[in-house]
Amino acid sequence: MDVIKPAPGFEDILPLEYQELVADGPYGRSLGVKDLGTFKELIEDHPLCAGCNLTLSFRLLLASLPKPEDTLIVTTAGCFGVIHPQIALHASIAPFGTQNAFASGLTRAMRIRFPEKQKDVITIGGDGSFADIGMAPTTHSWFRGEKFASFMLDNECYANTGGQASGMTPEGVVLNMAPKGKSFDKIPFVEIAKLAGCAYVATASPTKPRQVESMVRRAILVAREVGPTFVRLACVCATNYKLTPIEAHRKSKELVSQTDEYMTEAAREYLESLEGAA
Ligand SMILES: Cc1ncc(C[n+]2csc(CCOP(=O)(O)OP(=O)(O)O)c2C)c(N)n1
Ligand code: SF4
Repeated sequence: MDVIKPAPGFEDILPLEYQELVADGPYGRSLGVKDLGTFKELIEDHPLCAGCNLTLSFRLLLASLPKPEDTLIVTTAGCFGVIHPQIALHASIAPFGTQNAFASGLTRAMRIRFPEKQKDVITIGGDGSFADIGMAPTTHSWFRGEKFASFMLDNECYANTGGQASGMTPEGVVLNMAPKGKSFDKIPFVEIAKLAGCAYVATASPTKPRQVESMVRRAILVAREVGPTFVRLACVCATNYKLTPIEAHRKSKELVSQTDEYMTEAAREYLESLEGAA
């Protein structure tokens, strides 16, 4: 596949990472979560906390993309925003909370520029960027029926700025900058996504990698044809909740005790037509 093709004579002076991506990256190959460890991943090194569940969720998300070579990521400020320059994909950073407004324009532009080719625009951000400051741009993209998938890395706080309570922090949780405990319950954002018109809505935990893969793929496939989609990845922040990585991992598992997946009738029919044909 001709996705990355260095100019003749320049192959050996490219950075080693780049050479490895050309030779062994996931572009144009049907790889998935079960293949992790056997190919050059789209991100390998990162500066985030050791044992971070958000980073694990993101690694699984990248390994689950149905067509990485035609995927464009729009992200925003937050822990995830720190690693976006290290992803071997097109990745743009929008002002905090505006990722879904940015992606609305980008999706339309891609359809005009590449009418014959499916380009998968996806948004990735923290819970604050979707459910607090970004709630209006996010829900309005869904009201308008913009066809792209949104992925919330729900670490249940504002982690990147030192531990403020977010709308998605559960009631009573004490954080560095919420010393008296969060005063109201977690916003029912998954329910809001359904009411706002998402054709597919799911919650997954990085402790169940194959479930993450299935939900990420379904969200992207449904967004191509049916309508907007939303996946919440439950990945509690070890550092701000003052948990060891193992405790944080366990907590993320408890948060998603059973599969939580909703789809409209049109989305179900579409997925059955694809998955039945596979
Ligand atoms: C308009 C605007 N307001 C505030 C900020 C400061 N800011 C940067 S990251 C962040 C919190 C991010 O929280 P969340 O979206 O939950 O992501 P996390 O860091 O937890 O992954 C804030 C408030 C900003 N960059 N821009
Ligand atoms: S602060 Fe929390 S969410 Fe952010 S990188 Fe560290 S463990 Fe991960």
